[in-house]
Amino acid sequence: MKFLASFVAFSSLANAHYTFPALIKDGAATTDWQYVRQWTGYYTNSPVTDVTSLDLRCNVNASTASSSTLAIPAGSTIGFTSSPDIFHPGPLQVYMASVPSGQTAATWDGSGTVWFKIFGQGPTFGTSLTWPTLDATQVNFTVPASLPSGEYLLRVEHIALHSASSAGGAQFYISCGQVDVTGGGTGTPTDLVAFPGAYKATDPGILINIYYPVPTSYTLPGPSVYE
Ligand SMILES: *[C@@H]1O[C@H](CO)[C@@H](O)[C@H](O)[C@H]1NC(C)=O
Ligand SMILES: *[C@@H]1O[C@H](CO)[C@@H](O)[C@H](O)[C@H]1NC(C)=O
Ligand SMILES: [Cu+2]
Repeated sequence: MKFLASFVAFSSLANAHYTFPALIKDGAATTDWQYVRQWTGYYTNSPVTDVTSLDLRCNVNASTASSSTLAIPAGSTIGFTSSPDIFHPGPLQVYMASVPSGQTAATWDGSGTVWFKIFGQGPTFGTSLTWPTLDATQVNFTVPASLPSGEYLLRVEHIALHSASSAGGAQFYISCGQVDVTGGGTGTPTDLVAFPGAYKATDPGILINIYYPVPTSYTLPGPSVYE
C-alpha cells in the first residue's frame, strides 16, 4: 500500500512536467535528441526555476552538449515536439542565436548577448486566461525569411505560470536545437539578449498570479520579436 502510494505520487509528479526532445520539419518529427541537445536529467522532464542560472540557456548542462544539425529553409514553419504534452499554462517563446565564425552549432555554447526572439505567444483573455499551447504535443513557428543563411542554435521555452505568484515559482521548460538555415535573406536581427541575463525573477510576465484577479493583459518577458 505504501509502495503503491509513493508510485502514484511519483507518476503524477513526472506527468506534470515535460520536455522538448525533437525538431519537426515538413510536418514530421525527427528522432528524439537527434537535433536537440540532450540535457542532463532530461528523463525527469524537470523545469529550470532560477533565471540567473546557466541552465536557463539550454537546460541543465546543455550549453556544452551537442547534437546533429538540421538544415531548415528560411521562411519555413518548423516546430518542437513536447513529451508528454504541455501540461501547464503559460507562454511559448522561441529564440535563435547565430553561430560565430570559427565555431559550429555542434561546438558553440551560445554565450554572449547573441539571442533574438522569433516567436512569442501569450494568452487570450476572458473569464480566465486561455493559453494556446496548453495540452499541445507539438509547437509550431516560422523561421524568419530574412534571416541570413548559416548555423544557429534554436531555443524553445515554455514558461509554466501555475505557481508563479511568488518569485522563483515560474517553471522554465527549455531545449536547444541545432539548425543550418538555408536560402536565407539579408536581415539583421535586433534586440539581442543573453541567457542568463535576459530575465529577472520579478519581470511582470514571470512573477504573476494568472488566476486571481484574472489578468486583463500579459507582458511576455524578454525582447520584442524579430520577424
Ligand atoms: C554539469 O557538468 C559538470 C561538468 O561536466 C559536472 O561537474 C556537473 O555535475 C554537471 N551537472 C549535473 C547536474 O549533472
Ligand atoms: C502545430 O501544428 C500541428 C499540425 O498542423 C497541429 O496539429 C498542432 O495543433 C499545432 N500546435 C499548436 C500548438 O498550434
Ligand atoms: Cu510540472
